[in-house]
Amino acid sequence: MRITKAEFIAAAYKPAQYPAGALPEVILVGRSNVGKSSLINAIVGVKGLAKTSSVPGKTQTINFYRINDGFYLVDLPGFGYANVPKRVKKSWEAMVAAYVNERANLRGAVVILDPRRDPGDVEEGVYRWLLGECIPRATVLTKSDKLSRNEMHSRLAAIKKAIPDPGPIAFSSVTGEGKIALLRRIQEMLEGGGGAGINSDI
Ligand SMILES: Nc1nc2c(ncn2[C@@H]2O[C@H](COP(=O)(O)OP(=O)(O)OP(=O)(O)O)[C@@H](O)[C@H]2O)c(=O)[nH]1
Ligand SMILES: [Mg+2]
Repeated sequence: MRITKAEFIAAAYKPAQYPAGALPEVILVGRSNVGKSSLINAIVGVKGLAKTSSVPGKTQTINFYRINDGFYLVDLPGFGYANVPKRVKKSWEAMVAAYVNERANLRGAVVILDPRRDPGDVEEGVYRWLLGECIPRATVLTKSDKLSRNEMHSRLAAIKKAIPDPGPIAFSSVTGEGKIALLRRIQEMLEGGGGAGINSDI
C-alpha cells in the first residue's frame, strides 16, 4: 500500500464526535510516550500531522486520521501514564472503552511496544481483549534505533515468547525501519485478515 493522502479529521471525546460513515478503522494502542503518534507521522510521511511530545500524555483525545480516503488510523490516548490525576485517568479509560466496545468500524489494532521493556499487565489485557473479540492485530516494537542490532534481536526473541503474536515488527519512526512491513499488515487487516491482494493499492 502506498499512502498518497493523509488528513486529520476529528479529535473526539465521545462517540457523537466520531466521523460518520462506514470506513474501516485501525487503532494504535500502547503505553503513553511509546511513540504512537510518531508512528502515524512516519508511515504517512507527514511530519507533524499527529502531535508528538517528549512528555507523556500528549494525546488526550481519540484522533482520527483519514488515509487515502479509504480508511482511518485512530490514535488512542496512551495508557500507563502515572502522573495524571485519578479523575483524568478514569475519563481517558471511559473514552477508550466507549470506542472499543461500540465501534463497528474497528477492523484491526496495532499494538505498540517499547522493546526495552517487557509487556506488562495492561498489554496482556489488550491482547486478551483482541483475541477474545477476534480483532486482527499487529505488534510493533518501536524505537528500534535506540538499540543495537544484537540487542534488538534478543529483545524480539524475548518479547515473542511473552505475547500472542508470532511476528512482531521491528520499527523506527526515526529511520523508517519496518514501515513497509507494517503497511502490508495494515492492508491485510483492512482486507479481512487474509494475505490476499497485499500488493494492491487502496
Ligand atoms: N529515537 C526514537 N524516538 C522516538 C521514536 N518514536 C517516538 N519517539 C519519541 O518518543 C517520544 C514520544 O513520542 P509520541 O509519538 O508523542 O508518543 P505517544 O505514544 O503518541 O505518546 P502519548 O500521546 O503521550 O500517548 C517523542 O519524544 C518522540 O520523538 C522512534 O522510533 N525513535
Ligand atoms: Mg500521542
